[in-house]
Amino acid sequence: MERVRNVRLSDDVSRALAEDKPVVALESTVFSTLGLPKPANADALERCTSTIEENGAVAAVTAVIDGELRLGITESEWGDILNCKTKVASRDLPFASAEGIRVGATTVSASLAIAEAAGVKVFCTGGIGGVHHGYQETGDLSADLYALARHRVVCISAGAKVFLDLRRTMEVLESLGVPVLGWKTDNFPAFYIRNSKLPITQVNNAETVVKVFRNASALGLPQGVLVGVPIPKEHQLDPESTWSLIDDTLAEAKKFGISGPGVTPFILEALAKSTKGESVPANLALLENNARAAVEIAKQFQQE
Ligand code: PSU
Ligand code: MN
Repeated sequence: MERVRNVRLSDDVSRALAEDKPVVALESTVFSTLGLPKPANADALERCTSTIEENGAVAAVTAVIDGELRLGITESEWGDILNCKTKVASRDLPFASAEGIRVGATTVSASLAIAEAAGVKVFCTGGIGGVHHGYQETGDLSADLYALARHRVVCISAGAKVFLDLRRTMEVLESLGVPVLGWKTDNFPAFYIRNSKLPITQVNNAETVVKVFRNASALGLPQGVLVGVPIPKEHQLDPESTWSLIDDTLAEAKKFGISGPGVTPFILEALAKSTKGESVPANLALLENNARAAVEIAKQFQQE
């Protein structure tokens, strides 16, 4: 068993890195019940890992298990992730291992830290965290944004969580100096919706993504690159009714005094209910689609 900077690598991941084969890191919060309801969460984990593997890369799920920071888990550990109720962001990693917590589901920020520590350059998720509505009062801004600014990893996502303040999220990424690229699109994708109308720089192939990443590193810039991949057309939710549903649910969350980490599960559940479950297959489809783009980018790193 190999360990790099306190991260335990699975045999698969360790071998792939030694042989310079493509590896795609995945977070685990999205596969826990904090991210998706059962049994869709198991489906999502299965579809993401098999898409990555069928396309010729190694899938490396990040997690904390028995107090160890992990990159790559075995199928026998899937249940731990699927049932996990403990969300671990980057700041929680040192405590999670100091305390030896049984299982922690890692967020984007924790996963970027783990991936970079092990030398994995490509990470894939559904949606990143960002600036919440009402930030002025709550100060709720995801650690994911700072992590993108601190870790040299390409992060592939379908945008940010759709109920965030996407305009402010884009502003913060700009302030932090994180390049945001659109995968065959010129605007930031909005998770269930393809078009947020917020302009970003379009790229049409993996080669450009890798060039941008390498150019930033060559300058000594410390950040990663965020790539936004729109949900496939046939899985997109109706934009108009989804936006208005989000407005209503946000108002409800406020009324119930739900804030902080409780907001995501509350809204995802409300969305699943109001779309009669339609949001869940859409979520799975975008995850799989992101995984496909991530493999292309991971393979491109091997080309040069
Ligand atoms: N987007 C989703 N579902 C999720 C998340 C994002 O559609 O479960 C998770 C990711 O793990 C992300 C985290 O890193 O939420 C951000 O949480 P917060 O807003 O508390 O920083
Ligand atoms: Mn938060």
